[in-house]
Amino acid sequence: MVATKEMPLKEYVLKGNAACAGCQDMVALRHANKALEGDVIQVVPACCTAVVQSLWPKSGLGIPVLNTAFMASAATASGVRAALKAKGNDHTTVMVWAGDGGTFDIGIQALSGAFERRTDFLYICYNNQVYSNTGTQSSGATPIHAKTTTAWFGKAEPEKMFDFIVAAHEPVYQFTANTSYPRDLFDKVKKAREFEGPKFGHIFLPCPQAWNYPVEKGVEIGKLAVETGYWIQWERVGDEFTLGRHSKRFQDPEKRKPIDEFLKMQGRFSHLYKPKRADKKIKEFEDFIQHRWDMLMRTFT
Ligand SMILES: Cc1ncc(C[n+]2csc(CCOP(=O)(O)OP(=O)(O)O)c2C)c(N)n1
Repeated sequence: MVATKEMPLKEYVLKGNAACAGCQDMVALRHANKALEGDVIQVVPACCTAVVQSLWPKSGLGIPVLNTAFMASAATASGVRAALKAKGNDHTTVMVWAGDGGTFDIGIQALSGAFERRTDFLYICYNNQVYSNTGTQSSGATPIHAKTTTAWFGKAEPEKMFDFIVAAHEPVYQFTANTSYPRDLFDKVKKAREFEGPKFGHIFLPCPQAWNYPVEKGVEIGKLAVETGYWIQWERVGDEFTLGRHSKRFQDPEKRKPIDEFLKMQGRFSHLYKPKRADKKIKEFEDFIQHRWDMLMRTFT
């Protein structure tokens, strides 16, 4: 893993941008762009990142960015790659940077098409588990029982297991990451540059606005997601699956921290504890965690 002192010093996420305090998307963007060393064209659909990057008359990112319609990011990336090819440029990374709403729900058909065309690009879905930019409505990535502005009493359905949908498109490289482990995220984006073809990175990141926790607790919550087994760190090169070093020990349910530690820190789950602990709903959440582990191991190993 990259040592902190080896991390490039140059910043591509600029100071004074419009991100909220404690925004973990900035951590992800910062490290991903350091890994690509500025040799990137970033495609951004409607999402929080678009606001950060595009508030006129300034820009919050020091790299070329193409804003695109919500549903079109992967199709746009195919176009950018074709244009680069026409110019004889085979080194610049084309990177989509889209939210979970723009990936799990609205951008899924364009993503599917670009993967079928085997476009040489990196699709990053940064997953804050809601449509954050427009007021934290539920998305296909919102977990079961989380409150959102469209699920006042908690979402009734579990989140989509989107990684399996992507895996069915046979990416050349696929990974999950988490902003609480930024060096691991850096390494994976850097590694993605080595492969030609469609690549997918799924980055988990807490959102203080939507999840309702004190802004300084983002890193702690991201780590608890891993330590409770809820978020699983892994990567796949072709068919070769590797469980991430941060997740390895939590494959054993006995080693996981109690899920209460993760849920209790977030206002979006407060109804599961007040007035009393909602045992049945918390058990459903835990069952989903085990189900995801079982699916992952059964499918990839
Ligand atoms: C076709 C279309 N529908 C709706 C919107 C409004 N809109 C802009 S950003 C956004 C939320 C995006 O959510 P997500 O993709 O999860 O990214 P996040 O805001 O969480 O960063 C919505 C609904 C839009 N710009 N275009």
